[in-house]
Amino acid sequence: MKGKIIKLLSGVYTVDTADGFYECRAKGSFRKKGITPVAGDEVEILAMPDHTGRIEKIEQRKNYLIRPNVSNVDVICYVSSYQKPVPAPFTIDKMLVIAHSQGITPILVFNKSDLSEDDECRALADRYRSLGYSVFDTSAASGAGVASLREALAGKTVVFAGNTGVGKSSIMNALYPQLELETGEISLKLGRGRHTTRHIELYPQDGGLIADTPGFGALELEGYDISRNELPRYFPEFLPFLEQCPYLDCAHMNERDCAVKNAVEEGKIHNSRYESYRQIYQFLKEEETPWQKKINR
Ligand SMILES: Nc1nc2c(ncn2[C@@H]2O[C@H](COP(=O)(O)OP(=O)(O)O)[C@@H](O)[C@H]2O)c(=O)[nH]1
Ligand SMILES: [Mg+2]
Ligand SMILES: [Zn+2]
Repeated sequence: MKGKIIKLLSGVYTVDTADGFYECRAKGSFRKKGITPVAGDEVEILAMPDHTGRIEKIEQRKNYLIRPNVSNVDVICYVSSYQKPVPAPFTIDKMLVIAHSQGITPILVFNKSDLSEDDECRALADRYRSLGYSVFDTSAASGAGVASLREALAGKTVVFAGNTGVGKSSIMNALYPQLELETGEISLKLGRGRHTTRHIELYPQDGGLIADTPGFGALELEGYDISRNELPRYFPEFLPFLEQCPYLDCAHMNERDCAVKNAVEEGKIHNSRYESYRQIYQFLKEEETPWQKKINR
């Protein structure tokens, strides 16, 4: 029987099938092969009459996120806030690189729009808009922007990410009141116990799914195996300049006459975006194994 894993709790997978939910364990040989089923996986199960079962096969994944551990994601909804805390451009850029590398559509949310007329944050939001990303200004407090965000997420499998305190849970509650997520300090205290349990659940929303993942904040680059050669293509504003570099394998780091660096000098590429590129490039270089380093120059 075919189905989709919508929940993982203490090693038990809940699989949604045409015949209702099945509480499943993973086939023993998965572990030997180092395969772990994750929420979002399309699977084949051996179904028992009492609605337990065993996961026999995992279909090819469209994409995969490490933390939270979810597959087949359509949208990462990355929440920042105008104030308390102010946005962190580098964490946004890291997330965008992960989203590009996995073929996931990023949506940027700037929450707590009620708190501030902060020009700096507004400029940041506009910068990402001008790069072609979907950007929403919201207030979970006043409800501003919530309806249009809901429309953008309808029918999609969505993962929320963003630093603690930006209002992820508040926004998710405003979007989908049936979730009844804890917010504020209470969630901070209780949250700690919950992340260690590797609990993840996909809830139905407007014809799609939404991941409730209490424990995670910003997305980290570790483990995605992003190659340094691909990285420039994950910065859309670099694209017009890549062909103009005099070296075919230009890293856009320390090369002379680099078209990307010239574009930064001329203000055609924002300095903060280029700085993010450099940091991520450096990170990927350090993460590579020696044999990868040889291949990648
Ligand atoms: N003023 C204002 N406060 C908000 C808004 N959204 C969330 N908050 C507050 O910010 C704090 C953190 O919210 P929470 O949803 O728990 O953030 P999370 O850690 O990202 O899930 C709570 O005290 C919320 O009441 C908003 O739009 N405006
Ligand atoms: Mg929360
Ligand atoms: Zn270059």
